[in-house]
Amino acid sequence: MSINLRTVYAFAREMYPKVSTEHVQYGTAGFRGKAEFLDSVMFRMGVLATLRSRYREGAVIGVMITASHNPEPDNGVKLVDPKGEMLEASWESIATDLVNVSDQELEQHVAKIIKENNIDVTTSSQVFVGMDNRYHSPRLLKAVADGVIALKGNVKEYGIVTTPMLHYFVVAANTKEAYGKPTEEGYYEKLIKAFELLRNSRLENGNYRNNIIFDGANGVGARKMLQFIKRMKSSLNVTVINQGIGPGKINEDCGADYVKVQQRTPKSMPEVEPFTRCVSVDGDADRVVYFFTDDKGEFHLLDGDRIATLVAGYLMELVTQAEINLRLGLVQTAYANGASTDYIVNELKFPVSCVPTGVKHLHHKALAYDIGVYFEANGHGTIVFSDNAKATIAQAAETKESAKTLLLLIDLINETVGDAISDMLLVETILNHKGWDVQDWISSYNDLPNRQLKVKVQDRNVIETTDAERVCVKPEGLQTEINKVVANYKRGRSFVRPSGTEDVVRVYAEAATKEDTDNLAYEVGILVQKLAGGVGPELTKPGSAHL
Ligand code: 16G
Ligand code: MG
Repeated sequence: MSINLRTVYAFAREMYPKVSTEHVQYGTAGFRGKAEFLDSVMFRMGVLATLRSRYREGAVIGVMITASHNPEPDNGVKLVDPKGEMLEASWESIATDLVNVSDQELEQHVAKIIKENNIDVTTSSQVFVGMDNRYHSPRLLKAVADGVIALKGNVKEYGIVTTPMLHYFVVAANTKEAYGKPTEEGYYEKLIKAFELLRNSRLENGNYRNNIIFDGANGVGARKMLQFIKRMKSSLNVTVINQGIGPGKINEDCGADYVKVQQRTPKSMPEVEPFTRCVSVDGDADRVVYFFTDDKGEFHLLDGDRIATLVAGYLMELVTQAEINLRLGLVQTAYANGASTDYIVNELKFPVSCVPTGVKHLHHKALAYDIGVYFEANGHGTIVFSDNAKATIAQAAETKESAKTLLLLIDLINETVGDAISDMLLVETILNHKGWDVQDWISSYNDLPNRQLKVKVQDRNVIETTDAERVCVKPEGLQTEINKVVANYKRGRSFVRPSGTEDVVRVYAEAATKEDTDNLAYEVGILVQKLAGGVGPELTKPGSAHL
């Protein structure tokens, strides 16, 4: 097979011309922005995915079109590597350069990538593409597919799928189906079979009730949940809200990000009994948080930290009962609530590590354990099992019930990336086995009040951090000032970091009381405005009339 790089240029010029010269960067979750500027980015990512597949000797590479929890007018794209991981870091800059060259430079630039990476363009390549249900996603999917075709690659379009489903398809295909069948049906089958075996027809147990409200954020997760319901033998009664069929927009006043950041129920929440278990997922269903309202009407959140502690504690129990020797570990980020970390270290006696924000950092670190549990507070996370763990568990399952349970859990968990639906089924399984309702779950420890702020600055990259983003090294002096402020608050902790997905600096604060937390976040926010080139109006003081 011979390819003609002229075709790439011709496609780009005629169909996907670059309409903006603004520099864009492959960030923590790929490229993201307003959909109308993304056609040329998508086309070029199709080209890059094909090259990457050839570079990886024909392994399947995934391309997911989604802007996750962003508002509906945004879209985005990210590449999935052969083992289901995020694109290797050294290729992120290749992606950035490729997207920023002009149409005229494109042909030469592609030739340069081929040469520098010794890519044999005569070999075959496979790219899987999926998209969320934004109205502009089909247009952008075609652009990706054309990018693959321009380089004579093979493209398989999965249509509307969740991000974790696409990761699953990539891994299933690359493991020659050892991980599962690379089809939508194969995915449902694998998860539902494991879930139903784990329920073992005991649908309710102790305080655990078999009903849940599922907020689909008007995104793809809602659609897929409806497919799950059709296929599940009423093993769980799920009521789906924000299904995306009404006037509601993706992530607008609903979904995991809204519920977590605003710390309130989705706006369209129906009247439900106090203490009803509810879950929210984000627009592409790779994050999940739980919540409920108590009998006084007060909102309670059970976020990624809660899920992590529940899962870690349960896995530890099973491993102990199975009398097997495996290295367990939990990976968090600086956003993890201090109370959760204390609980894990002091009560569960589970090893914990902290890494910078972004799935690739957590996933990578989790692979260092036999059973690595990772979760971001925002609800993104999963569990990875080493080959050694799988073999040890399989052997123990011959005699031990708890090891059999572990084997089924491995099938239920989407190890390739955080999967809101799989994670939810996992939490439901654990709560059912323990006989817990949300009150039992939330009472394992008390979260410290926490608050996040966004601060606009001239250039967010003036902020540099170290120690898993917990210490700010630039601009000079900022950390010293933060330390002074934090010292005034009981159980105070605060850090600042440039966002990887928005043009802002993020401030996180936690302290013993809500009032203290608000004040601490405000004081640190002001420090960022003063010392890191703040723009826009000064932050509003907590408790003032404008709040
Ligand atoms: C992206 C990351 C997520 C992280 C978030 C932080 C992936 C797939 N997603 O959504 O893990 O929590 O960015 O956003 O890595 P921020 O940098 O704007 O705070
Ligand atoms: Mg997401």
